[in-house]
Amino acid sequence: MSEIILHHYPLSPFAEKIRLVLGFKNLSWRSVNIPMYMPKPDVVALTGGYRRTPFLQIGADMYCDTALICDVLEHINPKPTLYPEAVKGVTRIVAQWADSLVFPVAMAYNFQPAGAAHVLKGWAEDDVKAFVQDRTQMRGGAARMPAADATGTYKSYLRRLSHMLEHHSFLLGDAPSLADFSAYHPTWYTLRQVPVLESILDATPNVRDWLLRMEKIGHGTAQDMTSEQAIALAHSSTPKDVSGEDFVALHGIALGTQVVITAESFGLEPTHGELVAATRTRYVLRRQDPRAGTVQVHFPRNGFILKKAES
Ligand SMILES: N[C@@H](CCC(=O)N[C@@H](CS)C(=O)NCC(=O)O)C(=O)O
Repeated sequence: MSEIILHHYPLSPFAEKIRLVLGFKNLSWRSVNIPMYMPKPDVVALTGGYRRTPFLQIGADMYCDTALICDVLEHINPKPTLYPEAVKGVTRIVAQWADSLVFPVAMAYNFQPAGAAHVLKGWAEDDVKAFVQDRTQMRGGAARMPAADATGTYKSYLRRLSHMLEHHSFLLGDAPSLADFSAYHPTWYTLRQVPVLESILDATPNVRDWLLRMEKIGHGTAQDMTSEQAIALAHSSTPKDVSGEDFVALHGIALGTQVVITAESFGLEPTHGELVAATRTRYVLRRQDPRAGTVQVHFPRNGFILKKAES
């Protein structure tokens, strides 16, 4: 199999979720550092439009969204599992809660003025402006939740995590599952990236202890790669054969049709391409790029909108 390449940046919480899963599964991987905000020409050469962080590359195949990336890594290395049989449903449900509800509240808390000042210390004024504008545009112009409201909600979410940790070392048992990785990344940000605000963890010491246990999992073995090398590798690779995948048609769109896929929220940059697979859980688009050649971009169904491209 071709190498596992993670396109990410150190400060990205969702990337930290995947870095830790790579460590959990004891994998070796290549690390491509990408910009924190647009423009991201080398990202878009590979994904065709999708700009969120992280995405995973294997040869000429790009995998978007951490829920899908976790499934791909589980397939590559099934043990230890992210989805223990007895809690298979609940681990995905808790993970979705953490990714979609704990994450924005934690980031609203983390980016209150004292946290933002800590994270952005040393940045040039223009970079701060560009970053803030980029994230405001990604939220569709909506303001972040006010700090006081975020603090109250975050505390209540931390209490829920704490209750889950009263009887075992990880959220759903004696070993980590997907739920732990999804709850880890926003709380890791508080502990490690905005230590000036980490006292919010004082009321739930077992959450702090769990964070330290999770952190010990580490990131596996990573070796740097440049984005130019990643693009060249895509160009010289053949995309995975997905012609045998079960076709689940829910949109009345045939395989071979030119389509566009957009995230439901937060970062609506569209990806255009030919629909070459639509399984129960994911879509695959094939597209041509002047620099990356023929590539396939994989998306989960959950959280994404599929439409026929307008001709
Ligand atoms: N549902 C997505 C969320 C990813 C996400 O929101 N990532 C943040 C960074 S942690 C992002 O894309 N920020 C904008 C950027 O990096 O350009 C996933 O699970 O991958």
